[in-house]
Amino acid sequence: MKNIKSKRKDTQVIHAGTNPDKTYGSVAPPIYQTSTFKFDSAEQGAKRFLGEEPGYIYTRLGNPTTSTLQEAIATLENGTSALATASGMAAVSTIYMTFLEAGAHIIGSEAIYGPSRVVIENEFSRFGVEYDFIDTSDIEQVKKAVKPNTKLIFIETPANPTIKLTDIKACAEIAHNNGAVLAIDNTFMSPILQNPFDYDADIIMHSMTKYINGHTDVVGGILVFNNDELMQRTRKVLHNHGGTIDPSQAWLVLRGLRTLSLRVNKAQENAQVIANYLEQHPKVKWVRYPGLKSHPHHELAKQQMKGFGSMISFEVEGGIEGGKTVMNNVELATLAVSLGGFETLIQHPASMTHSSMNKQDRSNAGITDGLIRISIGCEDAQDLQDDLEQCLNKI
Ligand code: LCS
Repeated sequence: MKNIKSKRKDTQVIHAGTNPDKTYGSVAPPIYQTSTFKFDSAEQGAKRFLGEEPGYIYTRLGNPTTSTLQEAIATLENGTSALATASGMAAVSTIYMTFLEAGAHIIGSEAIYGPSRVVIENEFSRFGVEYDFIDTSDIEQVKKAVKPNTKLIFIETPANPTIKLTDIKACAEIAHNNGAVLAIDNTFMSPILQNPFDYDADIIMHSMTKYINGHTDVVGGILVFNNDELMQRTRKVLHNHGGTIDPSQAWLVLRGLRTLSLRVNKAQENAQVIANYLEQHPKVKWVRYPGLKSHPHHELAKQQMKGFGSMISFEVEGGIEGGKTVMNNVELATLAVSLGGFETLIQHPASMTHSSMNKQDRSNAGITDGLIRISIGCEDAQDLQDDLEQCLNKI
């Protein structure tokens, strides 16, 4: 579609990404389920490898179905290009592999999806990468953590699972004053609710497994750029180490993407209702949701986010035992990890998504043993509230 960049998000989500089917005019994008592409001549093959002629070569290096998805997400994030990956973690690892080397230093948010931190601590450290995972919601801590060898600042805002917020623009300034790159995991917001390029971030990453696909049936990730030099560096690394998405996987994500705006808006309406309900409940000790005035970063949320999202964390009376009572009694919500699907999912980070982090690091990051994380879905809000009510009454 012409001028898609000038359209609003609700239109972009439906139309962004060019339909590559020139043969039959199929309205749904075709799945180009092929590993390789025929050259018309040896000369043409050689030119494609040299980058002197456009066209596909081999699916690890690019595929029309994948390109449609990449174009759509790049548009939605106000970026210029994107690289889709086999999973969110493939996207995270690709950033690390591209921008870190022996002797380089990374600053990361201490509360972050467990493996995004653990892969640095356990694996990249073996290759001589130095790291500091700190409370990036405190900008003074970020300033203090910067070293001459800091190459990458990697933040998650809102953070998984503490729902703490980090000031993207302030981090971008710190990164750029020190010649470092700011990458941000935007999974919790999706491109509908937060567009970090508007706040000078350099790279945006999503686990597409979550809101972007939204149907709890596919794993995938993506990196978005608004700078060709950073994209080209990353592309070479991704294509050589091979964390590319498969065309069928890309197609499923594209199908889910088209309802992203509807899903995100309905889920966040529900989340505000549930957060308000939990906050006044006598069995609930505390609730973290950016849409609550009690959230310490509520003002920042209003500035850099277009909505408060649908991720809530809370703790009930009775610590871990109270939490288990809630999780073992849900009837409408599903006890499962992952998030951002059309259905409500509830889980326990300390024993599940963040169990790979060591206990002390979890505790420092505010991931208490009693913390329960809920990803609010698109059900009826009253039914969700009734479900939580019957669980809380059992504590
Ligand atoms: N970033 C965030 C913020 C995530 O929540 C996850 C997965 C990832 C990256 C990794 O993406 P994946 O490779 O799984 O596509 N988060 C999960 C969670 O909270 N529960 O299960 C998976």
